[in-house]
Amino acid sequence: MTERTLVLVKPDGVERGLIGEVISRIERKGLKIVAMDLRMVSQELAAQHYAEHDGKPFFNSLIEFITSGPVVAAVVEGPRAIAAWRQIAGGTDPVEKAAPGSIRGDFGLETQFNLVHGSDSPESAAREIKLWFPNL
Ligand code: RTP
Ligand code: MG
Repeated sequence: MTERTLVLVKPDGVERGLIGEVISRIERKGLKIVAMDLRMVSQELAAQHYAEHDGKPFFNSLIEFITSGPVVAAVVEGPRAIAAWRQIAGGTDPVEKAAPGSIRGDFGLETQFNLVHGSDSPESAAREIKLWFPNL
């Protein structure tokens, strides 16, 4: 079944010059990019995007981090796109969870600075795509 998911290249990924690497991996997998832009993230958007983590010990530093520099936001489409992109991204902790060969496994060291984001369910994807690309 064709799905859509929200992909972010977080500020650390942009800063490290990994936009091309991420796009290349999306395209090589056979997924399609249907919207994409580079932008700064407002406090409001950051808090809404990460609302599920509000109140957790890492919430404030997460918001500070995601608003610290430009991100690339994209909507990616394809069969099982949500799970497919999370496989390409790798687990949340780049060392303990992300497999070698995934983006986080290949390029990440710390959980907070894990380079990319992907929606974790169809409900999250619908909510996040509406938040980031209201006109899509
Ligand atoms: P994301 O939402 O960014 O795609 O990452 P995820 O699903 O793999 O992980 P999630 O549990 O949703 O956490 C969101 C982001 O918060 C930061 N985090 N820090 N210090 C910590 O223990 C901790 N836990 C999570 C990471 O940047 C994570 O991607
Ligand atoms: Mg998440």
